[in-house]
Amino acid sequence: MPSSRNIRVVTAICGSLLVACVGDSSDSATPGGLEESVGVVDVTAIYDAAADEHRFVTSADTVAAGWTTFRFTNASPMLHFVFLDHLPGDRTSTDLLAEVSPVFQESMDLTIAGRPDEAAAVFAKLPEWFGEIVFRGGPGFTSPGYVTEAVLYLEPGNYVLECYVKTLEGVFHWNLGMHADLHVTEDVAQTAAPENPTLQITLTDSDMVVEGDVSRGEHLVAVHFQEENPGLFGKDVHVARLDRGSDLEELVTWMDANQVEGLTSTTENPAPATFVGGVQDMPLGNTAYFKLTLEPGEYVWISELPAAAPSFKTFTVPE
Ligand SMILES: [Cu+2]
Repeated sequence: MPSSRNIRVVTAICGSLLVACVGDSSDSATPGGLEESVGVVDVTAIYDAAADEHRFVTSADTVAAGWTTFRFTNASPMLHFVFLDHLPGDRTSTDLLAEVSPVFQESMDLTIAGRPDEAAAVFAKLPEWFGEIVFRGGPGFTSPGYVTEAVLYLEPGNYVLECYVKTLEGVFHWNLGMHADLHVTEDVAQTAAPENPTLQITLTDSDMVVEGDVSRGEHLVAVHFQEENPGLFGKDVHVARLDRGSDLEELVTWMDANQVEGLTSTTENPAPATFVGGVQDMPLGNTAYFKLTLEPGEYVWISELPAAAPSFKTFTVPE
């Protein structure tokens, strides 16, 4: 639950590392109970080392439909993201964790055990309603100490916020507590779509097209989801710095969630690069936005995809 201790942790991380802390961290994890929100949901990632538990602390468990800003503070020493599952009917995280999540964990356990055929076969255990889950975006990969923001249009319904980064042992973070329910009401918030994006990214079956000037400073990035034939997970966009000893080839392999080493994170090595913003995949025809602060240096726009078919574009931010 939110506490003043969490706020101090966030403030300490933002202050000590001089990272791109968006907004006022002191109000990003308001103490008190959950409440209904319009337009903004704060999510804070925390790690309870004593219990070895990862958690999302959210400012609201109910929000009006419409354009919603997810402000994600990573106050944990490991990398995280927020992935939104729109569940069919009145299902909640209880159903997801009982019927869907264990199948993915069993498959990963078999992959790690070197039994790929069995790993693939266990997906037959998924309930029929798994196919009705709609992936609805969310803040992208966020390195420790960073605050990222994604703006999404939410339809009414029940959502689960989850993180499927893994431990070195292959345990998904949702299996260690990192999930939260969000109910989106029929009331439509009178919040407008973000205006005047400085960068536009269009994701298609064959390409990732980036338009605009990657100048230093603050940007609003519009991401247009135009893949006609996405895989299980469609293309998304994450922004990583490459000029801090990162190796692009290693990063591409790490972005493959199906690999044993894929999306693993530890305190000593949170990720092969510093992730500063992005947005998770959404269905064809959607547009999402994310805020991004660019400093002079080397970066990459990169999707979370199988390493055999990666999608990325490197770029340089000039002085
Ligand atoms: Cu996580």
